[in-house]
Amino acid sequence: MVETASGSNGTVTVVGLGYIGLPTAVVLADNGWQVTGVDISDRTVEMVNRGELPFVEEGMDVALAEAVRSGRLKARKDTPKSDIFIVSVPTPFKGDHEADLSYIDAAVDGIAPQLVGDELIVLESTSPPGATEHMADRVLAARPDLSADGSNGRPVIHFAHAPERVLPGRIMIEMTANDRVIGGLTPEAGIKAKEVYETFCNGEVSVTDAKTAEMAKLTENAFRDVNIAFANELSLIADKMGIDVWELIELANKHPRVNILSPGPGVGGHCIAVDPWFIVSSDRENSNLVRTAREVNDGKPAWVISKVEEAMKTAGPEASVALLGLAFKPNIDDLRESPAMNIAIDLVSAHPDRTFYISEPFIEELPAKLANFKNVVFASPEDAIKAEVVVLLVDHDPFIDLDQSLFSSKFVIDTRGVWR
Ligand code: SAJ
Repeated sequence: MVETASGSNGTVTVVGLGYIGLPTAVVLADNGWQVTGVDISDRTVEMVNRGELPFVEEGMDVALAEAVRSGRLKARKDTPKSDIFIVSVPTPFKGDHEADLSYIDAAVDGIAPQLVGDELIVLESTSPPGATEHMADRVLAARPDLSADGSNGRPVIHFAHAPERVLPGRIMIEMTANDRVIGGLTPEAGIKAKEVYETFCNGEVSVTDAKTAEMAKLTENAFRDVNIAFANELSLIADKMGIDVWELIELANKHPRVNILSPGPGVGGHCIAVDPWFIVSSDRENSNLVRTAREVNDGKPAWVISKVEEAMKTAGPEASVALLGLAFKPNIDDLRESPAMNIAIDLVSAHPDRTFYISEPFIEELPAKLANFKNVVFASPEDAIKAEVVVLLVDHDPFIDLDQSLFSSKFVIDTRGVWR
């Protein structure tokens, strides 16, 4: 990138200031870009402009405050003119597990009127194959005076896909350290996007075409989902055989080429439980393994519920139950798409006469979905384990650190294998 007179790399607008867009904006600002963050939420825009983080992420509060204080990052609701646009908006499901591209469309509708030619538009949102092309088609339909390849002498807009790979909880480290895959709709777009990402990414930046980059992202998450499904399936089989699945996996993993992941109460989050379906919906005929893995992982919460119900029956009608953890994975506060959360709601609503002590050290108060039940008490880990049935749903550190002798004589269901 060529330094401009102001000492900046140039201007970047990041559309969507969520778990990925906001850290991307902060890291760009920290690496010499003049960044505008665009979001539809008044709360997000106001918080960001005050230098306040709208969600919990290790190490990001200080970096955000500095980016705003230095004047390199500003947030607003409408899209300005910019050299580069990065679209980082949700791609949820619609219909039969197909991707809803309407947030991308809305982002693009804000960008199109601002274009003058030679801008780069990068799609970061996890998307089904063909989404970058869809984005380009929508821009060019709104702006027929422009083109993606300079045809008929029209000014060029460069389109690329740059899927994110960061792990929630480690975003500020992985944002700069991870290797990246960039897919250009044209070879020139790929090279331009690589130049931008190399200003802040210390990992290797590989360039390919847009569709391969889209599939690479989905493939990474489907790989993890399939491997977790194997562990979850083993946990059911081992339970039926009276074998400790954790010991089983530990022993099998001593083989030099075996590395089985950990069973749990199901797979949560907005990535691994979602993205493999985009592969399935792109080719239903050939994606049997990917679909089955999704079904195995989605079936795990019901199995955990049946185990808790068995224990409650044995413990008696008066026995209270401790549910430890609601987040979708350890040591974070994110409850979205969390199997633990769904297990808690199902149990609490199916057993209104039984008391449930729910402990989640990473949140201040229970979400309304649970707080509204009369049979629910929000409790510290130490108070919760006074219940007769103790169910560990999330392997948060404060649960791992509990003195096991306090509850070892109770009915214990440890879905993460931490109390062995
Ligand atoms: N889980 C298990 N057993 C395991 C590992 C995970 O049950 O052995 C569960 C977790 O408890 C959680 C879910 O899987 O419910 C997903 O957690 P995760 O830590 O595996 O992944 P995410 O969803 O936080 O982030 C993933 C990452 N992708 C891969 O590791 C391939 C991350 O790098 C991506 O950037 C992110 O998805 C994304 O945004 O797509």
